[in-house]
Amino acid sequence: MYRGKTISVVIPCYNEEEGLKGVIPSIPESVDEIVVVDNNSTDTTAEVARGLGARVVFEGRQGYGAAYKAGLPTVTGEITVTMDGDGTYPVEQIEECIDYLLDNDLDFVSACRFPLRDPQAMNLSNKIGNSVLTIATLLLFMRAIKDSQSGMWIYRSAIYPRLAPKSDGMPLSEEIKIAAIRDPGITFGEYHVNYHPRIGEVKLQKWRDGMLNLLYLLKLRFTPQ
Ligand SMILES: Nc1nc2c(ncn2[C@@H]2O[C@H](COP(=O)(O)OP(=O)(O)O)[C@@H](O)[C@H]2O)c(=O)[nH]1
Ligand SMILES: [Mg+2]
Repeated sequence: MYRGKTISVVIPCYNEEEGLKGVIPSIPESVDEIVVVDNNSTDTTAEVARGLGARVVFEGRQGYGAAYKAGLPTVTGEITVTMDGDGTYPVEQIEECIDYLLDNDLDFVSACRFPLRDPQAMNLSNKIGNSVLTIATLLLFMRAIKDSQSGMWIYRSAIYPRLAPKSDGMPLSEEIKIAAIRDPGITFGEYHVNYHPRIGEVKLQKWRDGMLNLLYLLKLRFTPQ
């Protein structure tokens, strides 16, 4: 419980046994529930997660989006916080992000990684890919969102049914933010956070996923709502 609200953290994981050993123990005491979505891992992700006190949801359909769609609707907390299982997002700033949500009376906060506080935390091609996708989001949706691909969101769990994301893959990240931005009943903000170098092996197939994300933005822009 933090500032009178119950808090759930959701972490989608495909083979993140090493990352989880860093992430879960650093989660603040105020978090009521940790949900790890085991997305067909072939390592000990599920055992490590359970051993560290998380509730594990299994999702057999592969993909970042499929994993989130399995985990997000199961939360019991009034506020949902998301992050990767690889130690990149700032567990140490979870409470600060919730403060930003509550103090500004927002419904959805996306944690913004740019400008990077640690330039080593992201390689050059990912920096370029992120910039291209963020500029595309600006041009297509006329919204100056600084980090369209951030995987750390802090939102009031009650709005989840209105966000209703559909993507099974990486585009779910931009989809959920665009849904929040476009909904006149949802207030959206970005909050600048730290971003750290990854623990464990990269899961992103950067050229393929980058192109799929760009195509998805185009499709979303030109599909009637
Ligand atoms: N790429 C990918 N990540 C997945 C999948 N299922 C779950 N994940 C998790 O989603 C998070 C994001 O993936 P990651 O490789 O860190 O992508 P990046 O942060 O965009 O470089 C990690 O915690 C992954 O373990 C999947 O099928 N593909
Ligand atoms: Mg990551």
